[in-house]
Amino acid sequence: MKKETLILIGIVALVFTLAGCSVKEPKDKKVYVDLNGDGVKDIVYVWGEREHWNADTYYFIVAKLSNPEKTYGERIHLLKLNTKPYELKSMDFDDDGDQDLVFSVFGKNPGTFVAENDGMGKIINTRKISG
Ligand SMILES: [Ca+2]
Ligand SMILES: [Ca+2]
Repeated sequence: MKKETLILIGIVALVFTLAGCSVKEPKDKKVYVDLNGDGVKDIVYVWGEREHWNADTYYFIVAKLSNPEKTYGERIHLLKLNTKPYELKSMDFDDDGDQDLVFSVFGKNPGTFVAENDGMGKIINTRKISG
């Protein structure tokens, strides 16, 4: 991993740690970023679902990807989470030219995670970068 990438990880982890200290309530985040590489920003946001009225709520990071006609497709589920993330950002984490997603959660496995985008708007790998 490049030195610049490691420095970036440190900065992101610090920012998210500081943000985590000040944020009491989870809040909805919407990110506009080009995930599928067509030059048009896509919409990425947090979506909660439950199977029936008294079931646990599962949270997903979902996206509406842009089409060549500059319209948006149906909502697609990128990642399933057990807790609602309190932070969601985009950045090219691995420096391959594709925008990745960085999110932070509390709960059983708290921390900051990076979700690697394959360049077509599909998440191919998720890993923890900070506890
Ligand atoms: Ca796009
Ligand atoms: Ca990337």
